Amino acid sequence: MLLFSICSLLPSLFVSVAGGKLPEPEVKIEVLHKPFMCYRKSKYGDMLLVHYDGFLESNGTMFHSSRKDGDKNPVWFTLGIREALRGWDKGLQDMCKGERRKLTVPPSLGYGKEGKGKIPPGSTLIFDIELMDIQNGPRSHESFREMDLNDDWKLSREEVKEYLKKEFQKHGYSPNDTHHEVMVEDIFKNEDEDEDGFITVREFVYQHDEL
Ligand SMILES: [Ca+2]
Ligand SMILES: [Ca+2]
Repeated sequence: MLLFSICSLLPSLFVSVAGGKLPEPEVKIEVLHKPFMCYRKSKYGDMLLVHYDGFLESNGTMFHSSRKDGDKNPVWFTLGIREALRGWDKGLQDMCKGERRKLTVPPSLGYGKEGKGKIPPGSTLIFDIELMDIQNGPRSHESFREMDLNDDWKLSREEVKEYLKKEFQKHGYSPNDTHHEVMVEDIFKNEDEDEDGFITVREFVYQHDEL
């Protein structure tokens, strides 16, 4: 448990100490367009709406374009929780609405040694990504601050229970104490990684995936 909490505090250090000599691969970020006005920048836990074109670096083949393929709609994903590729989680931070970036994603932050579908094993990927919108994610710092009634930057069982009560009422359900307590226990079992009886902002926002 101690080892585990150290490793979650210092993921990159831990990897370099335990995993070998290679430095953590990075995403190359080029800004193609930056809007004149920037009211808000993307951060972990935000939901991002993006349009993107994906290419293989090796031969320039486009393997996917949200503008041309499927329903041609931009896609929503939550930044920083590995809902998308790790390369996106790393490469789409601090981005303005309306900004366009070119990301060069090494295989280890993309589809790895295995590849996937049209993407051959060990491919470096190039993405041209336009950020269309940013919304607070369910796991945003804002949601956390709202739940943290006494502002001590951690969530107690009581605070989580209060929040559940409010959410249930908001959606027209009558509060049910027993039910809420069961849910709270369930939430703590999943979220309170170091089992200290509180959910910290890190445990809340980053869930169980390390970048
Ligand atoms: Ca608190
Ligand atoms: Ca905890």
